[in-house]
Amino acid sequence: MRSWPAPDVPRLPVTGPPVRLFDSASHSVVATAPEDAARLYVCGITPYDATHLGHAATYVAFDLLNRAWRAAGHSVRYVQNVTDVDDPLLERATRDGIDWRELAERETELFRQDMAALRVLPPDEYVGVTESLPLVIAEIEQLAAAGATYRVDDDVYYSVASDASFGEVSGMLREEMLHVFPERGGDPDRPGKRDPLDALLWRGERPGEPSWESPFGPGRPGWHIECSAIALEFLGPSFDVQGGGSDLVFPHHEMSAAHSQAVRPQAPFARAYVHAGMVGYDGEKMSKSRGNLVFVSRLRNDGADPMAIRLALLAEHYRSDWEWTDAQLTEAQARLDRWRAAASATAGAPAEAATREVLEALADDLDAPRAVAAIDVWAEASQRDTASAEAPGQIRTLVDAALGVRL
Ligand code: 5CA
Ligand code: ZN
Repeated sequence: MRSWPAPDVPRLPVTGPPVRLFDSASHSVVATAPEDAARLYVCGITPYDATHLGHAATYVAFDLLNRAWRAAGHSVRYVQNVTDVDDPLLERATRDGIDWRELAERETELFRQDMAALRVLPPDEYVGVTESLPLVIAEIEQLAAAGATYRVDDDVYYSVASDASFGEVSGMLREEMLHVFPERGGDPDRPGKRDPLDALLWRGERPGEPSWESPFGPGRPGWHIECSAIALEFLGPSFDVQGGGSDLVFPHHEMSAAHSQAVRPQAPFARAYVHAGMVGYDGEKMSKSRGNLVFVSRLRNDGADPMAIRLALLAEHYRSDWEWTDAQLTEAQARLDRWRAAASATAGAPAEAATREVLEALADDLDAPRAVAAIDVWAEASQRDTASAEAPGQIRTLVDAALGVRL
């Protein structure tokens, strides 16, 4: 489907260092080593409500990765899905008495506008599940041929026993998996399943639900297979990074990897699994189901500068769990004003040290707070001392290209 317009990324005068990232599977910081283009898959939205700051924080985090790889001299091939048919979307459409397709299109369009306003680089391929039925069906057929599937009534399940490395993405113990699974879309108690952890690949048609024809009967895809099928089609196996929020580690990323690896045991699904922390509000994880949401579009409509919203998100490390407070936006706006004042003066402090520090910080597991601090130091020095003055153009380029903030 249509992505969103790409912001301009100015050329940096220097090359950044190779990018290192915390990989959830190995539980350590690993060097990324893209062969040609760096290949990135980030799980997209389920479009039944507007983009909240938790979503925005996650997409801005992976936008930093995109920018850090580009700064290091790589081209980036970026793929993102849209879960445009799934239980929560259908439930919301029914509740609100609107067509599920209309709801998905409306919220996806709002997401595009929010992402464009936040200067998030768009994916090269933005792919809806409803556009991917042939891909999903072909993957399920391959899994069936590998003996990794079985039926329960009209539904098709994936047998977790068919991938020897199942469990290696999350590193969770079985008890932990059993605890989390039902909270994140799983159905451990369904009678007829061989293992409570087996995941739904194909949901047979139910009255009133959308469905597509398939060799397994009419129905619709399960959640995890959509991301396996889309990533494999547009990036191929063993792509560089599978990304998303930490709520996707299990079962979603574990299962997407397992679906792929049951058919391709020689090729890990992704080389690294990278997860953003959860943003909370009012003491709880911000989530559509809890309803404690701060929407990007609401802040924008209330007059917030999207660059201040972005800067507020960059003040937190992407891996930490943190709470949004309204004061953060006020602080970010004040910082943006200071940076803009320094960058629009005719002369400022030298840019070289800040440039090196920002690029090193980003390459070091996307350490945005450290990069932001480096620009603070530059802005303060510019105010204090214009003796060794230099035109601030390079800082504007740096902040735009590396941090995505237009001054
Ligand atoms: N469509 C699926 C992925 S295939 C999905 O999880 N959609 S979502 O709309 O629920 O979430 C979109 C992205 O935002 C996911 O990467 C998710 O991990 C992330 N996310 C959701 N809530 C938060 C939060 N409170 N803080 C940070 N990231 C979040
Ligand atoms: Zn996904």
